[in-house]
Amino acid sequence: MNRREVSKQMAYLLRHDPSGMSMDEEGFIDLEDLLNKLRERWKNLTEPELRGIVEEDPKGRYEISDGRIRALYGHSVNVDPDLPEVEVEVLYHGTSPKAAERIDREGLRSQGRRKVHLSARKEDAIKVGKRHTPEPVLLEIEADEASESGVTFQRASDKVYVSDFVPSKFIEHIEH
Ligand code: HQG
Repeated sequence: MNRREVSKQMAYLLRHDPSGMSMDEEGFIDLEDLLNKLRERWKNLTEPELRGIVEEDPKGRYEISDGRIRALYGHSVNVDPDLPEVEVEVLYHGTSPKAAERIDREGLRSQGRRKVHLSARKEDAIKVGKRHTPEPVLLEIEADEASESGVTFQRASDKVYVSDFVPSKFIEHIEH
């Protein structure tokens, strides 16, 4: 059992395609249902192994509560995890030069996912950007100023924050 492969499949099912499993409006499905689904591919996967993957996830991608499990961010399916709104000073976003150009004009808008994803740390944002391009652009979000004008930020994990939309006036290019 390759934990990264299992986690990738979990992320896919919980964010994009619960494929027949029943998901509530906060994105939870029964742990048992997910386990059975994953056992179609990893037939010996145990519940403790699944819980270990969740607990040790480096980005805090998942949450288990009351025998149910969900992804905390990254969804394209129509759910609202109802995450806590937080006030933070700055956040970061790494992206391609081409997307950065559009972001400068129209702000950070969600594309395939329901939310815009931001990082608490520069290094993480750069890594996110590198998924899209070899030489990412690093953007700094003036979250405190944005909050004053009504933009909200939600905390998904200690590393990942989400928002619905961030206007470009609160976004700056920074060196890295
Ligand atoms: C860009 C991973 C044009 C945005 C990561 C990004 C993250 C615009 C792309 C999480 C735009 C969307 C999400 C605009 C934003 N015009 N492009 N106005 N506004 N974009 O993959 O943030 O490892 O949906 O810059 O670590 O790259 O899977 O979002 O490049 O936390 O857990 O549209 O996914 O987490 O791309 O990544 P994505 P993302 P996991």
